[in-house]
Amino acid sequence: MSERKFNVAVAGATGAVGNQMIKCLEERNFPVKSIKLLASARSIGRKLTFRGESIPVEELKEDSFKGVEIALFSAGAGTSLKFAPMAYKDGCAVIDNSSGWRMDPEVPLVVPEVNPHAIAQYTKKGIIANPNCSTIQMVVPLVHIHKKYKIKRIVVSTYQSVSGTGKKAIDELFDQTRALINFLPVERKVYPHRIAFNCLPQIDVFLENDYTKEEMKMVNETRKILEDNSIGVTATTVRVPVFFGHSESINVETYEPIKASDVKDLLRNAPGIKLVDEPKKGLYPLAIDAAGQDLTLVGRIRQDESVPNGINMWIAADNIRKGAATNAVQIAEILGSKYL
Ligand code: 25A
Ligand code: L14
Repeated sequence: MSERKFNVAVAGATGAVGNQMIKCLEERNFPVKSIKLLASARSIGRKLTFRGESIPVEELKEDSFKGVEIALFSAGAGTSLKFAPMAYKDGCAVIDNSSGWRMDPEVPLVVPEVNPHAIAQYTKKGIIANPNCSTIQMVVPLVHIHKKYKIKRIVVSTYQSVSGTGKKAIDELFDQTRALINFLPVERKVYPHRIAFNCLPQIDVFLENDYTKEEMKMVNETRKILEDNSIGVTATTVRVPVFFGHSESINVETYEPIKASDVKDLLRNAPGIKLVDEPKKGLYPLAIDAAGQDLTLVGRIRQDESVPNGINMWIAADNIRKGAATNAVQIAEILGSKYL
């Protein structure tokens, strides 16, 4: 990283992801000259800490980005659709964690371990989109398989933690669990059904084709990031009573012959991956091990014996870190050192 320092803003700073973005900027020692913390009017009066300094939260407004060079957004799609173009008008590059811009053909959708070259396209709209959390952790290992064996089809089922929905959902799982073990009535506010001691095969709303929006995000974003619309992807996304860390069961079918033992070697030293695959010792990726760190854990790699060329794997990653904040700050690092 060059010596140059940047004026940075975080929009949605008070949310679960925004908070982690601030921590990632600190942890990774991002060259920050100044930092602005933005949220809705609801958060005015709150203060957050950056490098030991208490910083008041400001209301996100049209003119918030004057003098700002890089803005990290995590304030929902509506907010990003409205404010990201305003930021770029003032010369500020936006890295956006919402779903608002991801499928815009003029906006690169980037996972630094997979398609860092796409960042160069940011000048078209001034925006780089951060993919959906479940998609990010899936393409980190799959890019290597695609490059070597060419992927024909992916069948993925997710086991997603409640933190993806934000603080209110973390509270809901906690409160429902406590109520149930105390034989008290259970309240439900965030999810369509009880999440404690349950699995919900619905994340986000249902679409015309009876898939959920989350499932179709995985289909469309995977193809865009891997730059190959011929890849077949089918997903079932499930909310499970876990606080942090998404897990995924992934089945991959390839055009070229593929062997599980070769895939292990391929992924052992790949960037952003930790191979955890010693099943006989009881070692495989776990959400509780994925939480609080930045690597995608990959394991249970084994032959799919039902097709000529196929493998199965199980992966886990921290959805708030690699699935959102860390990925955004990694993009900022490349943007800052190579393109600004
Ligand atoms: O792209 P999508 O699908 O539209 O959704 C993206 C959203 O999903 C979350 C993340 O929410 C993001 O905003 N998310 C979680 N994991 C993700 C991932 N891996 C992920 N998104 C992508 N990838 P979040 O909870 O992390 O953060 C929300 C932040 O956005 C701020 N915000 C909302 N509207 C805004 C805005 N900021 C500026 N202008 C707006 N119009 C929001 O700040 C938060 O920082 P806030 O000030 O609105 O809320 C601060 C606190 O207030 C509480 N609260 C929230 N909503 C209400 C509320 N209190 C009362 N009434 C409410 N309606 C919360 O406790 C919050 O912490
Ligand atoms: O598209 O609720 O980035 O776990 C991330 C959080 C979708 C919903 C996204 C969740 C959102 C997801």
